[in-house]
Amino acid sequence: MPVRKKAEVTLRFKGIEYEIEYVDLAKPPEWFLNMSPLKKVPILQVGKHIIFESSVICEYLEEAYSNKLHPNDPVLRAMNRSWIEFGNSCLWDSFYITVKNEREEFYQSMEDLHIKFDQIEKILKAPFFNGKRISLVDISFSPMFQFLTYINDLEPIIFSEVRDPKIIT
Ligand SMILES: N[C@@H](CCC(=O)N[C@@H](CS)C(=O)NCC(=O)O)C(=O)O
Repeated sequence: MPVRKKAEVTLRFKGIEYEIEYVDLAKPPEWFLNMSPLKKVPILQVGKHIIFESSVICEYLEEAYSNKLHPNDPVLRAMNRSWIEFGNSCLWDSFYITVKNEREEFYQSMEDLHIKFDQIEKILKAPFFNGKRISLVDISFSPMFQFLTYINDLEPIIFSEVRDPKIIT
């Protein structure tokens, strides 16, 4: 099962029609290199405009389309955006644990990530970040949790019902 990127999850949630073109990043085609300023995926083409950086793409989709995913309250909305940034840093941490050569390093990195999970656990209202309704912050975390679920199947130390009861739900 592929890990769905947050921009794609947002497109699907909002019921927006889209076409997706996958790029081999080991051998990126010329058209992609010309379109993507940072030479990274994802990018979103809207008419003749290119939007890049997945968080920015999601914010654009949120502003331009219905099925709102951010809370109405400006303070809550800003706080959600802060946690989206936090989620981005967790995503990188979760990637780095998979490239550790030594078992000890893997466990240490996992513990560092768990300390961040403890912070999420404290703020999370469950079942979703803001309570009953799914929001953009949940979608932002989804690629990381999809990815970590695969790792947890190999090494079941990532999710703990005792330590992270709300995250588990
Ligand atoms: N902050 C960027 C990160 C995007 C990113 O790192 N994409 C990776 C794939 S997951 C990539 O395109 N890497 C190609 C490269 O760095 O050359 C975003 O969220 O859009």
